[in-house]
Amino acid sequence: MILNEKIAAQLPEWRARTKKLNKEFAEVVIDKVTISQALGGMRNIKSLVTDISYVDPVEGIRFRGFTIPELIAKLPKPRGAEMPYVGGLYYLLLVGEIPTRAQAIAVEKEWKLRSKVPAYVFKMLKSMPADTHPMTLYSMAVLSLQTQSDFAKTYNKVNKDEHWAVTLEDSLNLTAKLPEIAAFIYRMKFKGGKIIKSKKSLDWGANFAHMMGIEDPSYADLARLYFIIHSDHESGNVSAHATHLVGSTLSDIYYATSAGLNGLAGPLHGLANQEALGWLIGVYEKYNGVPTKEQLRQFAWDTLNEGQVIPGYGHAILRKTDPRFSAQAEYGTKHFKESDIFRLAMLVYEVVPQVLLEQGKAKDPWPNVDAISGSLQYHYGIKEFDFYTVMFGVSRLLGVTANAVWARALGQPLERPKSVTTAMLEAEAAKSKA
Ligand code: AMX
Repeated sequence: MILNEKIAAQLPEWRARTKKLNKEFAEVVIDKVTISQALGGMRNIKSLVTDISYVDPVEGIRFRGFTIPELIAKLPKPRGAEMPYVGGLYYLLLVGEIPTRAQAIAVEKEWKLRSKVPAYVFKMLKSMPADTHPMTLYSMAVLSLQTQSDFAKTYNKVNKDEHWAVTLEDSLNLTAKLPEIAAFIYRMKFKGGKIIKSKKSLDWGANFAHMMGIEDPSYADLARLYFIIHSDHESGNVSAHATHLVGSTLSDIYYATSAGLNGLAGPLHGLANQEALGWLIGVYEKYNGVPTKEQLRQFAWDTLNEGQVIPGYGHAILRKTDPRFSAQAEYGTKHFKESDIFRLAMLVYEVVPQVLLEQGKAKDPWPNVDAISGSLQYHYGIKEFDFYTVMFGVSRLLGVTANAVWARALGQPLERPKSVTTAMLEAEAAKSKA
């Protein structure tokens, strides 16, 4: 398989670089840890290594060195499509090079070969209570596939140096099935159980759009864009880090990604896109349509004065408008700038950063990816915003599985940071005063 060959060819050099750093420069200091970081969620402590993506606080995300506009321009696209093959993005994340058209299609073909979801997964999903959150269903579906893990069956039989190749197998087997699982959850929960069968002739992104049952053919392009831009955001975000942490115990990709998805389900992480659309709809309903700027300003202040956050705004690392917000804003402006909810999301962008600046608490008053993604889905008729985090989770598993393959390839060890007691912090504080 092309991915194996490409990764295997690079391994000696990557392993040598890592070994050299570990051996010759082990004691070089790259960061210090302050009391506020220890108490404050380990924010920004440099203690993870990944080459798959990097988030610059000002510039935003680069995937393997490429910005989002560069990716859209350079990755191969299906004929007649505006957005690239998601398989091409997966190739880039795994291999580190922009694929040719044939290479992107090769990944899409691998996915097609591995896409059959075992019937028991659907049976299990159907047996769950009707009010189960789609993210719970999605994470359970991923975990239920664990019985298929090649890694779990072979990790103690194959050489440790080969663990990455089995993890790649598992990753391809898992990611191949995600569009069908997600669309099944959507149709089961929100469309009376009328399931639309997968169409093998379609690429991964377009097949998802088809199985969702969205009439407008241009939705396939938005699906591809969505899956590309949400895929990775370096290693420290909760879904990526939870996946990595669990995987570091030599848990297989199913256990590890299910853990990551459970983290993504939190309101301060992936669930924010559902919350952000809920907030927009709240504004829309209160003012019976798109409000004036002054009304919007008041609504934003009311939210803050109630002690709530404005969902979709702020970021732990970024300090400017998230380029994933900009890519979606550009898509919406090009295709449906008159759509009410989209217009409202853009108006919020004009008003809310100023409000947050005036309040003076948020370190980043600018929109993150979640401030807009729901409004685009809403435009296409996906109005069940409980489902949005599942789509985020489909995409995110591309990034975290690519990271898992490389973590195994470079022998990244069990994670085990050290904790201290409050008394120890107080002792350090007293020492610093003396
Ligand atoms: N609205 C109101 N207050 C906000 C805010 C927002 N959008 N963003 C940050 N603040 C507040 C924080 O709650 C915190 O208040 P506190 O001191 O009273 O606890 C203060 O500003 C400082 O926070 P920060 O250092 O700027 O942010 P953080 O790194 O702690 O948290 C984030 C980052 C994203 C959780 C936060 O900005 C937030 O809650 N935003 C809204 C939810 C959201 O959009 N989440 C999506 C994140 C992206 C993703 O994972 N999909």
